[in-house]
Amino acid sequence: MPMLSYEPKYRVSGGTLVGGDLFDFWIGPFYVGFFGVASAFFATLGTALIIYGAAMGPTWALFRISIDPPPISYGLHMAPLREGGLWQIITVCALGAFISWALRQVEICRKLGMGYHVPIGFSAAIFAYVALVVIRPVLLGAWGYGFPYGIMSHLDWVSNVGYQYLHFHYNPAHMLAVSFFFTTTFALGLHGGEILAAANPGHGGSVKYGEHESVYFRDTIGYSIGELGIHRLGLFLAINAGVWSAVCMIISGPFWTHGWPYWWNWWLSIPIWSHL
Ligand code: 07D
Ligand code: U10
Repeated sequence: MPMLSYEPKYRVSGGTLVGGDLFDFWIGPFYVGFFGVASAFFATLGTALIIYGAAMGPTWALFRISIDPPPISYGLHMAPLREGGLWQIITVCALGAFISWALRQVEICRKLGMGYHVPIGFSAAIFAYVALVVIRPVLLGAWGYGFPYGIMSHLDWVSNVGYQYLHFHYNPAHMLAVSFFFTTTFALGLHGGEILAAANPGHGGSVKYGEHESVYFRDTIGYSIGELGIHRLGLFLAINAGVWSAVCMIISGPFWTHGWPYWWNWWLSIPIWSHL
């Protein structure tokens, strides 16, 4: 693949976090780096182990394949491969791949002299995953509390864990997470629509820029957050979606063992109306 004309200017050595010049080069369009190699290694091994697990049976039906965590009785110990040990190794591979990928993003940011916004955003998603397969299982005392790696099986897990707390919609952190996910899509919908409306006016139309974009929202809802602002807001909303997801699961079990509807009893006992 030919390099774009400006790319050689930015393809300079340095900025790596470990190993100096080791793997500090590009293959085609991709920056390699120590963490690129690490990421590829873990992703390949993890994927191969998932296929190996699927080959152990009992099914090749894509939607029914599942790599399950160990039974609760193994606590926080290693389990035999066929009894969840595979899940444990695959989890290590996933963590290795995700964290290496984030660090590779950091190295690329450093090379380009950019802020770390992208790896920070990605870290929120990694945090949500870590919350499910490391933090919550460790706090509850067994790897068996992690979720199974399978298409239908992980949905069953979400449903079962949700109903263990009677009505998961009452989990206040889940409420925040859901609201942030919805607001993220809303903001991206607005932003995508706005930019296309201004910058892609169709045949014969003239491209519009920031002033038009701002005026559009001032005319419509009385306020424009601005061109930089909408991106700050987007990052804020998206990071909060991931972080509150993590929080809603870390508190479910380790810090709240009843049904989530009961958590709201404090609301009923507010002095203003508690005696009414
Ligand atoms: C976890 C993903 C991280 C990804 C990483 C990277 C690859 C490679 C390869 C691209 C955080 C992965 C990369 C694999 C890719 C290539 C080639 C992101 C993560 C690191 N819920 N609920 C959530 C809603 C109910 C329950 C989160 C809505 C019920 C449980 C979110 C509703 C009950 C758990 C959410 C609803 C219930 C959740 C998920 C509606 C069931 C969780 C998003 C409308 C009866 C999970 C941390 C997420 C969670 C979770 C939304 C309903 C239970 C906020 C909208 C009432 C048990 N729910 N839910 O976490 O919080 O994103 O996990 O009803 O465990 Mg819920
Ligand atoms: C984006 C972007 C970008 C920008 C941007 C943005 C996307 C390129 C350039 C925009 C992004 C933001 C601003 C970020 C923040 C937004 C969000 C996170 C999304 C969530 C938003 C909100 C929570 C705000 C919602 C606010 C709303 C909907 C405003 C509500 C407004 C009104 C209630 C008034 C509406 C006005 C109308 C209908 C017309 C005029 C009316 C009046 C002035 C009121 C009185 C009316 C009269 C006197 C007329 C008589 C009334 C009649 C005839 C009707 C009567 C009927 C009755 C039933 C009473 O990409 O970068 O930067 O900024």
